[in-house]
Amino acid sequence: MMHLEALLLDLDGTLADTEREGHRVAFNRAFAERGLDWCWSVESYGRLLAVTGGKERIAHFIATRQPTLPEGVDLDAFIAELHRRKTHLYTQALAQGGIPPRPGVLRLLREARSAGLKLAIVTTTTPQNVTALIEATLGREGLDWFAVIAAGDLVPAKKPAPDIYRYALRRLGVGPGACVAFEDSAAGLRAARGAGIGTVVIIVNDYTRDQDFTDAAQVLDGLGEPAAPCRRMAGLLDAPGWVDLEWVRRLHRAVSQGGA
Ligand code: XBP
Ligand code: MG
Repeated sequence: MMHLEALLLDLDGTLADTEREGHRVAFNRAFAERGLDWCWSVESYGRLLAVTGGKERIAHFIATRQPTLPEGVDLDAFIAELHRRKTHLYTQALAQGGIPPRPGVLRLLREARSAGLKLAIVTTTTPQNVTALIEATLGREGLDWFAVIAAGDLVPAKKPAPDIYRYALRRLGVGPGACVAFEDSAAGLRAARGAGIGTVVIIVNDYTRDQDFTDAAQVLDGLGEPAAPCRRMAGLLDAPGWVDLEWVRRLHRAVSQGGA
């Protein structure tokens, strides 16, 4: 039986609900500052999320919507500059305490840390965004909680490619069977499963709840807290009420024994 050694956590949508009022707003502010009349609504941003990575998302928007661009512009440099500005605006908003962690996340991280499990962040977002979110939620020392922070352009192909998970596993020195990954999206699920991680817990949010999570070990509407239990949407185990380390170990055991 494989021993549980590490928890791997996605950032956007999993650790905190950053997309709708965080990334989306920062993109729009960067567009407006640059004099562009592009505005990503809550709804249209949901569709754009199918493209992971902010630079890739802007490039996709330009390719599919063909908005007017400044005369004679170098497209790659233009996108890179817009994205740099977006990152600045986004991290500034996080530092001002804009976005709280999702319920139960800090509780579970603390418990896992006390039990000696390794922790890693595995995300497509820009590294500065990871630092800003962790500092805003866990404080500066929170960065030391994570043995590995795997983020952004460290690998050439972003989720749903498995590369960022493979990178994190290599750096952790842990096999995929000794981990549990937490994700919020189908792209994240594919990436983790592609890297061989059998135990993936999905905690859905408003942007992802209708995606296909057939391949997940468990799908919940959150990690839950004693005062606000989470709801089971699919998976091997019954509703946990709230996800604690004992429940995570039980799920990992069930998957290792051939449950998924
Ligand atoms: C979420 C993403 C990210 C952010 C934007 O990925 O797709 O691209 O929306 O971040 P994950 P950047 O859930 O894996 O963290 O603009 O910094 O790319
Ligand atoms: Mg995510």
